[in-house]
Amino acid sequence: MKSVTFIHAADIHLDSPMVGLQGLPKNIFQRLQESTFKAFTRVIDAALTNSVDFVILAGDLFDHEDRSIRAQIFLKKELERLEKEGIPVFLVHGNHDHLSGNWTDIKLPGNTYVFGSEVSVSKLQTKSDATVHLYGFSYGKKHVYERKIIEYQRQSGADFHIGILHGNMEGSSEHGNYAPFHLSELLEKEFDYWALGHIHKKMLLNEEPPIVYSGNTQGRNKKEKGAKGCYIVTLQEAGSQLQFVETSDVNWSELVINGANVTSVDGLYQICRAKIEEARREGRGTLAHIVVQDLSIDSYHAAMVDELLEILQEEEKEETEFVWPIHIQIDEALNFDKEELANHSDFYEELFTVMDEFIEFEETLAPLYKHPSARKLLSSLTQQELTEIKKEAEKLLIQKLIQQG
Ligand SMILES: [Mn+2]
Repeated sequence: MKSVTFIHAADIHLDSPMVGLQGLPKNIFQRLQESTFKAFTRVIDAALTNSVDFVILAGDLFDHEDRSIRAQIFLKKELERLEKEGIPVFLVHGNHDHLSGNWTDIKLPGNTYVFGSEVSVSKLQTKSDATVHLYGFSYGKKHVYERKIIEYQRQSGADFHIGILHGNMEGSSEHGNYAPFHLSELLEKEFDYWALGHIHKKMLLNEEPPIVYSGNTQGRNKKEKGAKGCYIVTLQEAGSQLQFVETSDVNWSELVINGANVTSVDGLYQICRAKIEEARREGRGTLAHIVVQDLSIDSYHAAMVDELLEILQEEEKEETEFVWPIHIQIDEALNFDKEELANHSDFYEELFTVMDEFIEFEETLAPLYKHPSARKLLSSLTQQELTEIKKEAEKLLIQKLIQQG
């Protein structure tokens, strides 16, 4: 049976300047500045260890259209490691590293195929004698609003067809609506895999054939939370297999602490420390936003929290596997009287009525329960669970409303 194995990575953003984070201690900031490079080295390591047939880079290799010389030379050297092992690379440039940028051109090695600004096909015969057609295009300019998907045409004569597309699934994100497409348009092409780039959060849009945003390889701000990486993909006539490889060197995370039983400052310190230890990861750094919910200390003031933050930071300064708390957010326990709120405001009265009458759980949760994998694992919710969800939702809503004033 014919089979191919390859790496799908995207949005590497080499030499990302990590704006707004200069306030971090020098060693941590430097680690962050190096992280996009380190992450890419891990992508190449994964390609070599797994002896993949080829590597796909789905756009935004460079963070900036001037493509820093350092980033270019680095890329070239890393791709040469693949060249030595006879592993070809197929890459497209995205909106960040479009072809009209003004950069000093540094030639990439001979194993690397760069798609031009029109959709074209590149043909490959692997060592195990499978034939692959790869389709893609690079951004000729920064803003590509055309529906480039229309230009992808399957050309027969290959065992596997793979689309490479740096673009936005319409309605899926706040990112620029570049080279937009609908999922149905990708499915219509009858390809075996879609290697997508542009959205930095990893997403499996379709299982078979796999249509995948691999996400970026290293987070660059607090919005890009969690482990970042690439996929090792195996396609066989019988189906596909995807394995996520974490490449990020520093991860953003949110550490949520239940403060309901915390009655002293010392208690708050202890619970933060414990959470930090829990978050520590071998060989990685972490930048953490700590959120303390329902804190029950009667009187605390902001200065105290600032001081606590400083102490926790001090303890992480020299760690290589640091968990650096950036911020501590305190969500106080909220005591509200439903009846009183409803009596004083028509809005709240209406809101509580709507909530009490809400029973459309099944409809709301349908996408989850119809999901092929989730459905196997989820049992249906009990009446008690439904009541608890409703109570939680109500609390959350009122909390937000009161905070907004
Ligand atoms: Mn990007």
